[in-house]
Amino acid sequence: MSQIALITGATSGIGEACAKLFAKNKFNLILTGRRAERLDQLAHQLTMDFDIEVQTLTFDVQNKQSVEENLENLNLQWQDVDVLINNAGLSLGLEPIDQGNTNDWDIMIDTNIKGLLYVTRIVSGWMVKRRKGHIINLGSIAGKETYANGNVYCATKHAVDSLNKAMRIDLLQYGIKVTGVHPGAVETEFSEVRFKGDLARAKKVYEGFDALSADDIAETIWFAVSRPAHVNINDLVIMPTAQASSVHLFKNLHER
Ligand code: NDP
Ligand code: 8X3
Repeated sequence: MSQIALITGATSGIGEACAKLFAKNKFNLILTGRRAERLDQLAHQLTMDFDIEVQTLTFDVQNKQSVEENLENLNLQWQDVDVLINNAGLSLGLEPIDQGNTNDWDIMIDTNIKGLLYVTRIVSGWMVKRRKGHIINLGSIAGKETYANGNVYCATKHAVDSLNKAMRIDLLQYGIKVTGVHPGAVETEFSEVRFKGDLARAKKVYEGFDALSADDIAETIWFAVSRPAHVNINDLVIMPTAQASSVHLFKNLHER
């Protein structure tokens, strides 16, 4: 019987890369996101290429009722989730605290913290019943350090870092593994979303250095998931070689 991974935010970036790598490793998948067409295309491709089973669920993690309905209506055999990758998340804007857009703040808090909690509440319950499972939480270097104008996004990722530790403690008695993954700059749709479709500004973020790829993060997650039963990797901070911290980025490294 194949194992099952549930990946939130599988329509793009890190979530999509995880879906492809886990499919290659013969996991059956539950893929979630808001863009149904992308989910369906990905599910079709993975089913054909890897002979696995894929369920797609289209919902907004901010909507508690929708999260509950979608997950609780899964057939019982799909509730045997072995790996949950809490990946759906976003940053909106980059303004000082006195000029921030409060709607953006709501969306980041509702997605990155509350959405992650709604999904975890249900899936961790299934894992507890089976005394088995592994939860991967996508934090960020922004959850380890705070940088100028990152205020609310950094706060949400600090919350993820804290919840990652909390989950590990609360689920310890059930043998459930919990791993925090905290990347620096990864070239995905992240900056396009942060800058609300300003592609030129988004592109600039990744100019002059080799950013991480979504595949780099998927491979790291796979490494954590594929350790023996007695090994749990608590926390991983993964940076581009050209980035020492949130604010120390060495551009044009290879030209020197
Ligand atoms: P992308 O923008 O490429 O992907 C984000 C994913 O999250 C999409 O699949 C999107 O799906 C999903 N998502 C966003 N909001 C919601 C929502 N309300 N409900 C359901 N799904 C949602 O970014 P990344 O792949 O880079 O980001 C993945 C995670 O990694 C995030 O948590 C991010 O904070 C974190 N991260 C990213 C870094 C980077 O530099 N890129 C660095 C450190 C951490 P859809 O729009 O279809 O709903
Ligand atoms: C994304 C990385 O440095 O833009 O979490 O916050 S950063």
